[in-house]
Amino acid sequence: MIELPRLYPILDADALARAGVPLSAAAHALRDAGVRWLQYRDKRASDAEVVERMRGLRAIFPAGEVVLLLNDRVELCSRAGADGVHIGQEDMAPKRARRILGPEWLLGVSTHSVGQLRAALKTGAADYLAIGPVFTTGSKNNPDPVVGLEGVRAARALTRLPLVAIGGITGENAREVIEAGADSVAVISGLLPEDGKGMAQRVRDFLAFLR
Ligand code: TZP
Ligand code: MG
Repeated sequence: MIELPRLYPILDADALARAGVPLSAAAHALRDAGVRWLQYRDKRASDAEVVERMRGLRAIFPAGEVVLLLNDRVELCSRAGADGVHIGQEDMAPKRARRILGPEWLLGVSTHSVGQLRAALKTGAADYLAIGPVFTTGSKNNPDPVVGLEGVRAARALTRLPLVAIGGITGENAREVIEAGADSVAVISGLLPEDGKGMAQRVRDFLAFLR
């Protein structure tokens, strides 16, 4: 079984663009803060652009040292140099993704309710599962209803697979999310620059809260 780090940063192309942070600057900040596991999420770029950006990220986060996952684009996994992919409920079915990826690549699956979590577990295809949104989020179009800390507890009770919580998680609430049973917290906006603090500092603050 894989081991997820407590903090799972997601570099989201749209969120970064809104914040005015270039992808490479964000990546260097995460690297400087010691991040060893992250995901690249880009809902709009072409496949060729995604591959190019992933290769840029791979140069900053070397294979074998840092786990770099790609959101959604299962077919691009190998070409993009990813260690695996993270898929959602509207993406490819987990079993099909696993067939395409083979056993070596990592597969994460997002769920938004206990029912979805059960269904994802049943496929046996995922290396880890995500549950959320735990809290209100502005980083997702048409987000599902929040599952709250209760949802995290219910998810934890259903599986021993690594569980990552997502949605509206900040330095201030991350601790209680972990205490509710999540192995890790996935964060988009909570790591963007704020109050004059850059991303590396925001990551360090987060890690301090999670200790
Ligand atoms: N899935 C559920 S909530 C979410 C995704 C991709 C977005 C999380 O972003 P943030 O900014 O950390 O709330
Ligand atoms: Mg998706």
